[in-house]
Amino acid sequence: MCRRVTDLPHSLPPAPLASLGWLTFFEEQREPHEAELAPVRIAMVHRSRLSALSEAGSVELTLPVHTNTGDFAVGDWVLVDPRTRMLHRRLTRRTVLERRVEGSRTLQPAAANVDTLFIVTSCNADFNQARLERYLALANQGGTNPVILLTKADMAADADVYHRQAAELQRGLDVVTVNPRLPEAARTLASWCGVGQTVALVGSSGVGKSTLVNTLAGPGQARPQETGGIREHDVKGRHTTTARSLHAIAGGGWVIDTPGMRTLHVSGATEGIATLFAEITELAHSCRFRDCTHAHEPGCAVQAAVADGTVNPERLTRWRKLLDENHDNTPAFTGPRGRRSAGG
Ligand SMILES: Nc1nc2c(ncn2[C@@H]2O[C@H](COP(=O)(O)OP(=O)(O)OP(=O)(O)O)[C@@H](O)[C@H]2O)c(=O)[nH]1
Ligand SMILES: [Mg+2]
Ligand SMILES: [Zn+2]
Repeated sequence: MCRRVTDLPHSLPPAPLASLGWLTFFEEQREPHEAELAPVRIAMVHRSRLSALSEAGSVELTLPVHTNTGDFAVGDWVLVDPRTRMLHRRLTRRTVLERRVEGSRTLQPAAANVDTLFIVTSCNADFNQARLERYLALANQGGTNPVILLTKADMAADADVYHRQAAELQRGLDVVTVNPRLPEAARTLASWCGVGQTVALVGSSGVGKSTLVNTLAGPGQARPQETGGIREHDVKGRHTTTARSLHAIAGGGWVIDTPGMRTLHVSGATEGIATLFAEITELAHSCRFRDCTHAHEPGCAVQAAVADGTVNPERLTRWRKLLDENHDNTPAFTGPRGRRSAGG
């Protein structure tokens, strides 16, 4: 027996498919024989269960034997039998945030079909350009639009410094200072949070992600996310949130909360890195040698730009480091002609 909508712990209100983020992109994937199946959106991934949102509200899915819930991400669209709630199949993702998990060579989907990735960092010792670049590379690679959110500006001596350093990280990048504890944060972020839009929050523990989820959800939220303090001596968070979950934004779209990440490994993100470091990758086309490493070759346009001050040498160093890591982490596949090539 499947549970009734009202029995569920994370009960969410009924909503038309479009306001849940359903698009023609997904509709077009339905085969004629799947017309009777209902699209639902994954709201929480548990070890052996999947909770979802349907037009009628929250539902707990019935899973076929041997279903690996790790193959699903919060935000995924799946087709289910509307009577039995039996999971039929997952639809192809429009965007996906994937990261490599420590000790594994495979990528794990963290969130799917996200329009905007809010990369949250505090204006304190948490702020780290190299780590933010990792998040940006993953956002670019997965097709989501990244926005940097700076929190705890109220506790910083000079928050403008952080804003400037964040804005340098990628051409055209939006950087917004917000205090997740204040209701005006919802107004500041409204343009990304409209009806049918999905945003996800990522960043270290203790930067204010769940606090922001609660502010975006507003006072009508059935069950607020737990939030926690940070350790005074090193400003590190306490890993309060332990699972990813989807929440309704008051009068608008959807927000995915995620647990704070300790480390972020980049793999399979070659294009995302190229977008992130566009000022370097674009110059590379002007180097004399096609396989220029921009280290010591004559006629290197990148080195020339470093010399005349248009490219920041620290960016060049970090670009190289990220590319190397990406290359080392990306599993090599045997190509069609038996050659080994880097896969993505
Ligand atoms: N003063 C101030 N405090 C903030 C701000 N943003 C968040 N906080 C506080 O920071 C603490 C941590 O916030 P959480 O929302 O639990 O952080 P989180 O990012 O969800 O952390 P994890 O769940 O551990 O990943 C809470 O006590 C918040 O009230 C801010 O802009 N200013
Ligand atoms: Mg949290
Ligand atoms: Zn070069």
